[in-house]
Amino acid sequence: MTQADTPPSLAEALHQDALAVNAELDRLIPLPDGPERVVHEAMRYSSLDGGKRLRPFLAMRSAALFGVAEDAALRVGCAVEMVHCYSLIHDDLPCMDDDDMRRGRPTCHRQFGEATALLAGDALLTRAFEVLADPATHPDPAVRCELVAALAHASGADGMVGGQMIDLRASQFAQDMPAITRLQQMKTGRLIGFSCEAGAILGKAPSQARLALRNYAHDLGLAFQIADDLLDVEGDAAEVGKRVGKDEDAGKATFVSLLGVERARAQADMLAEQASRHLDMFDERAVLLQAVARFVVERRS
Ligand code: GRG
Repeated sequence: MTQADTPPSLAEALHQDALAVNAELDRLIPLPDGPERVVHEAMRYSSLDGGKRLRPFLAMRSAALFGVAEDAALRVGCAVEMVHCYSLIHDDLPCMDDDDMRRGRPTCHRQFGEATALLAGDALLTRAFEVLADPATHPDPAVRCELVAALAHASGADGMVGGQMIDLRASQFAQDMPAITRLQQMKTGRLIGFSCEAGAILGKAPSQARLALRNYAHDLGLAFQIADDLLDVEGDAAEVGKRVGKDEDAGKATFVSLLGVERARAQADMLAEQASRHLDMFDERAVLLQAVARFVVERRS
């Protein structure tokens, strides 16, 4: 293997992909002249230059398993990041979590006001589907339709929005492990699942490969959420970039409140390891996806 063939380290790959995502989002969310400009400013404020870009990374690196063109994978990565950013804007609103800080700076509604933040979230969501439906994303309309349907399913009432609804009503339901697992799979797992499966859709991958990615995403999503719960208990607000201790203050059951810190950490580690093993069929082509499973449980933000 020559130096040019040497795979990048995970940190390098995450950094490179985040730069590419920033540049593409900059192109996909231009600033027009005219009185509507402020909503574009708010969209850019909440989507450019921030976050780990985990979901685009998953989409881009799963697409690479099937030799998908990088520009197509990047567009899909940006679409899922737009949906993620919309969900963060709306989650921070006074009618939801009422948060002041996100990604280390004032939340969208703190910066632009509530009405503009609401519209910026709506516009990011709709822009995401516009990007997927564009022939630049894939020449085959059937692939574009599948991407649109899969992202809609993952982010709508049967996925992320449904999970958020259950979360808002959590005090009215049993908060045991099956209930919390289902809630979190819907709220955060489905979008992570879409990100991983998007590569397989773009690459028209065979069913066995799709199943492997689906299983990987399932375990990764749970590991991610347990790590998020641990950060809420053990994390430092400055490092995490948002308020911590929210779950306990809100009296919400989490993986950590149900299992305790030690067992929750052990469960996250086990899931990360299991996620990684689901990708063994891809050999060394999957090393970065396998490494990101460890990163997800070891991260500090
Ligand atoms: C309002 C429709 C609607 C949905 C909100 C995803 C969500 C549902 C709310 C986010 C609240 C939250 C903190 C959930 C925990 C898991 C999560 C999505 C954390 C943030 O994702 P990261 O860590 O964030 O990938 P960055 O900033 O790195 O992109």
